[in-house]
Amino acid sequence: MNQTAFLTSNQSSDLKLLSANELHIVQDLIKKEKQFGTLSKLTQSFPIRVDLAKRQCFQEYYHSMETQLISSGFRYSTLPPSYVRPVPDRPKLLEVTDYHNAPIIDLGCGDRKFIVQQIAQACQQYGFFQVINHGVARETMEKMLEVANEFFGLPMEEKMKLYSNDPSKTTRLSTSSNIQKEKIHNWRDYLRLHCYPLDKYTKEWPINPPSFKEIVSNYCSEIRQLGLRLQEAISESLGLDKDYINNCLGEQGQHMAINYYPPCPEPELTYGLPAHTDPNTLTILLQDMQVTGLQLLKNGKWLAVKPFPNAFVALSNSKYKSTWHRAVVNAHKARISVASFLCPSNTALIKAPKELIEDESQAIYRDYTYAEYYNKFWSRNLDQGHCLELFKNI
Ligand SMILES: O=C(O)CCC(=O)C(=O)O
Repeated sequence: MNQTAFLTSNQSSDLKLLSANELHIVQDLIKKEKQFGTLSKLTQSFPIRVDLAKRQCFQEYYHSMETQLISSGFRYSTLPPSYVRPVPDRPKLLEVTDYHNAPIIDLGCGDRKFIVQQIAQACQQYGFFQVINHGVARETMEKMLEVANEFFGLPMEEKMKLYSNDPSKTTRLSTSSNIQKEKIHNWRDYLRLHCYPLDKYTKEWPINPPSFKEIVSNYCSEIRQLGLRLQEAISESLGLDKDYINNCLGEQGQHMAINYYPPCPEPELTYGLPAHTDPNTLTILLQDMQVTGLQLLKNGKWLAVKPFPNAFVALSNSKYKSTWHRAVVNAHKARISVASFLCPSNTALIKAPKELIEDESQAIYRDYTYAEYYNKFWSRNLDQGHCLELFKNI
C-alpha cells in the first residue's frame, strides 16, 4: 500500500485536524518518501496520536531541508542511508576496549620537572594526556556543558539562524564535518566559534541562550591560559626554551567546536566523527561526564577514553605523535564534547626548530604557513589521511 493510501484510508479524520500548512508538509513528506527511508516509520506512527505525528512531521520536514541538522529532537528508528558506512569502515564497537593506562598529569603537583617529564613521555608514547588540577574552575566547565546542551535544545528556527557550510565563516552551526566534500555523513551537529580575540568575535555568537556569551567567553579565557601553559611545558619537554612554541606561533588563534551527537539509532554503522587528526597545535577537549564516545588509536587498536572527573584531554601535534582519534555515538543518549583548538597565527611559518635537527636536509616536512595548512585541511575529507603528509619533503 502506498503511503498516501495508508494515510487517507486510516487517518482521514485525524488529517482534518491539520492546518492547510501542516497538511502541505505531510504531503511534501510523502513525495519525498523515496529520498528519506525513515518516512515509512514516521507515517506508521500516525494511527497512534496525530499530535505526535505532527511534531515528527515538522522535525522530518526540517531535516529534509538542505541543511540536514540532526539535533532536531526527532528520534530516528533507522539510520538514514547517507550516514551508513561501508562494512570495512564501521567502528566495530565490540572490538574496542577501555584505555586503562591513559596518562593523567596533575598540573598542580608542584613538581615542574616531573610534569615536564610526564608530558614528554605522554606525547611520545600516546600523543595525548589528561590533565587534572589544571586551573580551570569546575563551575566554568559545568556551565560550559550546560549552556552547550541548552543551545542544542533550542528550536530549529533559532539554531538555523547560525547555519552555514562555509568553513571560512568565523561563527557557524553546521552538521557532520565537511558536508560539501564528504560522501558519507557523520552523526554530529557542531557549533564552531572563533574565540580570540574575544571582543572581535563575541558579537557574532549566538544570542540564545541569553547566558551563552558570558559563559563561553569565560570558558575560552580560562582555556587559553591553560593552553599557553601546556605549550610552555611541551616546549620544555622537547628541550626547547619554555617560550619557544608560543613565540614562533605568533599571536595564536583560538577556535572551538561544540559537538552535539544526538542518540543514534544504529551506532555500529556510523561515526560521530571518523578517525582524524586535528589541524592545529593543541586541542583541549572537555568531555561529557555521562556518555563516553572518544576513542584513540594505539598500536593499531581503538581504545575508549572514559571521561575522568574534572579532567581535560590534551591532544598534541609536532615531533610528538599527532593522535588519530574518533568519536562514536550512543543509541540512547546524546553526547556533548567541547573541543578548544589553539592555532598558530595565519602567517606563522611552520618549520622544524633548528635545535631539533642537525641540518635543514633532515627536515621531514617542508616549511609552510599555517594559512596554507588550514586551507588544505578544509579542502579535503576529514578521514582522507593525515594532511601533514602533503607537506613531506621528497
Ligand atoms: O567528541 C569528541 O570526543 C572528539 C571531538 C573531536 O575530535 C573534534 O572536535 O575534533
